[in-house]
Amino acid sequence: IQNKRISYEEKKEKISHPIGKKLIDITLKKKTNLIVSADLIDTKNILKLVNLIGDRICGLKLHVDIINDFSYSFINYLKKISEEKNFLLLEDRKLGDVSSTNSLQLHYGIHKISSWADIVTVHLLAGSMSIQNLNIPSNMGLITISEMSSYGKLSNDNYIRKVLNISLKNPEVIGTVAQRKVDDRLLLFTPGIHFYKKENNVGNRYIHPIQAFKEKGSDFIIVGKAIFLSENPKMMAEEYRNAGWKAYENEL
Ligand code: 6AU
Repeated sequence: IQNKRISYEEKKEKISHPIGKKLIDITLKKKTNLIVSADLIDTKNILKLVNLIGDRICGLKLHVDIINDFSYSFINYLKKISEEKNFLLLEDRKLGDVSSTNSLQLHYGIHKISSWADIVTVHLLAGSMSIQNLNIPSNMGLITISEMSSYGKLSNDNYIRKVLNISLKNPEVIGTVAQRKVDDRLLLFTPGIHFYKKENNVGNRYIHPIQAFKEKGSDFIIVGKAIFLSENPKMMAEEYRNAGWKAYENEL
């Protein structure tokens, strides 16, 4: 019987970027492909969540621009926990401007993203040159947004194909967000994950981790509200971790 997907070990061989390799190493070591999206507006609640779920995740995704009391002591503390518990920090900034502006947004302002984030998300509406000359550290990677999870997304097949091509050609891109299988040289991140919800009332759509791995060929699931809004985030994180890992193993 032919394998339905390549393993994380095989994928690691095809990924050249150090942070892509590191993410896979963490996944293999902790047996988790779960990235939790901590879309919370207070540092206290983010840190509380991280202390509950840190052992179960390979990555923590943030939207730092929604945090009311953002500070460097928060970032330093988070960085320390991420090293102790072994997970990466993803800033879901979704840059989408021309290169010089993207660069300013990465390096300056209150958040100085490039000084702490392991991975940053980018839209490619402005074309391939928009992610050239960003001067990011060599151990920081980019995730492109090829296709969003939302109802009524504007991307068509042609746009998605172009984003995937640019992603493959740019050595700083470790992977992409899409709702379909992509080239084995890209890591595939799948947001819009929920055990039973199909959609929310503001246009996001959800699939089960099994669908993410079986139908979309996912490598990593990104789970937000299903975990951080639950009464027991620790238990829910463990359930999503288990579901994601089993779904991966079933596809081998
Ligand atoms: O599970 P949720 O719906 O509570 O959170 C999903 C998270 C949010 C979104 O900003 C983000 O995933 N997201 C993204 C990402 C990761 O870039 C892309 C997308 O297509 N859909 C989506 O929801 O923080």
